Amino acid sequence: MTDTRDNLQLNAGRLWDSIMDMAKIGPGVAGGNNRQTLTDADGEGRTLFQTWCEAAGLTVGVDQMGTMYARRDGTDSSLLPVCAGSHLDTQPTGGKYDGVLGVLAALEIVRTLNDLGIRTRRPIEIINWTNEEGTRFAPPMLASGVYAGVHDLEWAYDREDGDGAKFGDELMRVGWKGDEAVGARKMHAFFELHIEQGPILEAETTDIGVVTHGQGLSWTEVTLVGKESHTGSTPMPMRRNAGLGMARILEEVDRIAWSHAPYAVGAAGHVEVFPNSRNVIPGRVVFTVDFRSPDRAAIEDMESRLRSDGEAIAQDLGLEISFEKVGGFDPVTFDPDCVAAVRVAAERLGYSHRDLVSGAGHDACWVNKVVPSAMVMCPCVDGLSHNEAEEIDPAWAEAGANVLLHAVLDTAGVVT
Ligand code: HGY
Ligand code: MN
Ligand code: MN
Repeated sequence: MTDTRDNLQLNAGRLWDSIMDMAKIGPGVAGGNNRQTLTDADGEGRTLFQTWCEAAGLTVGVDQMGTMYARRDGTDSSLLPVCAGSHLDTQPTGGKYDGVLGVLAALEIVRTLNDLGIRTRRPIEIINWTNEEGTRFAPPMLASGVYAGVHDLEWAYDREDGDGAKFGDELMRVGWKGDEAVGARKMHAFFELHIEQGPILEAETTDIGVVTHGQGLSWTEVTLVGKESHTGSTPMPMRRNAGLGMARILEEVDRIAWSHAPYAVGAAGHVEVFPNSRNVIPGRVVFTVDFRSPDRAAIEDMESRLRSDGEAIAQDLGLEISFEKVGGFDPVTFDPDCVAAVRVAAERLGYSHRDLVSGAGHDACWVNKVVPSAMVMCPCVDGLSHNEAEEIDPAWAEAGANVLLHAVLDTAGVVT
């Protein structure tokens, strides 16, 4: 950690240690994490984060979606805060850095300012957004979506997980339902540091991604209904095989995404087969098609072709089909001034950098609707994420966190 303003750097070793300590909570089975939102493990991770924040002299508030706001006062508390953060919840086969890096790098900023006795004009707030992943309760970025006014609070509370548990009930059960109204905390700007979750920065040996845009996302849940019957004794012409319908539709999803190459992507990560018995032809399948593209027209075309091709396949196989849009947001253009703050920080610190479109969705994508926002990205090994083998070089975390530090300080104003 050095302190010659232009080359101010944070304590990267302490940041790395905190990431490793957080990774001990909700361990996966292969070295990563399974700390899904509103599970006991998530609750444990939140408590550890709150302990660290309070030890750093921050006051922690929680809103009605469970989002945590840890505040460091500025010299002028009449000014809106500069905020930085991300999420602590993970995928079932999550890595140690997705979301966590952004939250704990923001905490390291505060720890470093405390060490150096640096005051800022604006307050600084660190944010842990609830349910960024959307894996247990769809859609993703749920709490930041309520904050941005995209989702209604009661609608969010009614989201159900695969076992029928409701988001609002789980939030109460795990003890993290706060009393602050969602959206009551106004912000001057929001910055999010995140691993790229893609291959570009590592392949180009570039330290920093200056995220100018985020691609749009569309989640459509498809339900196909056929007829359970014996896999052995049911003649082929008599079958109404919902599993076959899903297979043909997923082939189409791949073809549709490729037809919008090179930027569009498409797949299904969530699949439920009923009754999922080895000798029963599936009578019902439910699966979620995830389409993404930086181009809104491409997303709309992919959604429309999913429906028309799906209808034709269902008819051909004697199946019923229904579609439900369960998540989505338009492509995002981040705030130019916040993006410039990130770029200036990278240049000041001498890090290589390039503009980047985020392939994954992030809380900043929703927050940007109501607060000027931008993102900083660092490479990850093989671009791999949502896999327990997710890995980054500590030097990448350090560079990303230092850029976040300078972007936040330039925006908050350093007083001493
Ligand atoms: O789905 C996403 O892009 C994010 O990782 N939740
Ligand atoms: Mn994430
Ligand atoms: Mn993720």
